[in-house]
Amino acid sequence: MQGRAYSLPPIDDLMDLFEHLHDPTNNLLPYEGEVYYHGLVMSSKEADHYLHLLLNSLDWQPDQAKIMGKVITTRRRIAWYGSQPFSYTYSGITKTAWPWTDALLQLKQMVEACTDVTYNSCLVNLYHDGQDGMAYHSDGEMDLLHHGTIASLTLGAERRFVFKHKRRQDKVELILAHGSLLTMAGSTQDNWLHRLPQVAGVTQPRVNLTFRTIVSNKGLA
Ligand SMILES: O=C(O)CCC(=O)C(=O)O
Repeated sequence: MQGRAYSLPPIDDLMDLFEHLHDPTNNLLPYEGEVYYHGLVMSSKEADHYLHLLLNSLDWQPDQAKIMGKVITTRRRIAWYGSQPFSYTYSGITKTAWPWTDALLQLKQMVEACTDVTYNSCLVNLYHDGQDGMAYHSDGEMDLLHHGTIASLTLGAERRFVFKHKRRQDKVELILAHGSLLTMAGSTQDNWLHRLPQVAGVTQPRVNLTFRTIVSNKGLA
């Protein structure tokens, strides 16, 4: 009898397959907010391509925060881009958006197609390794569309992401994979904080893009 030759897909493709099993309609928050993990929205090759492109082409600046009147400069880098030179004020510091690069516009279109929402700006964070992280905060600034969707695209090292309720002890944690998308919507920013914990042993960089909608024109340069 003629035997049939079966070949297994490469392990990377199998991992991708499992990542696709995430249900983007499953709200991860138990109450007072909406967080959806869409899993992988691009192949690992595409994610590698965009990671290297962004690492080498964006205008990376150290982030700053004003804490009790003192300006703190972070090791983590940021870049702020938009459809207009929007000003965005958070942690007491105002930034003015640079015009979209081709790569950012491609990613914006991809994320818009996945989420069925349009965005006019993007805050990009570069975590060099596990020593870089972001403390608990919410993205509820006045400049942003109230209860608008924020779409968070991850490229690079896998990291833990944690939500904590503002008034109760409840926490929700997940791992954000290379090439994955997470959305935060509805009243999430009113009721939940989020953070990216520092972690030992991660030596690879991670780039995170949060696509947002700025509504206030007061900051237009
Ligand atoms: O790096 C991340 O996954 C989250 C970034 C974040 O919390 C923010 O940009 O507000």
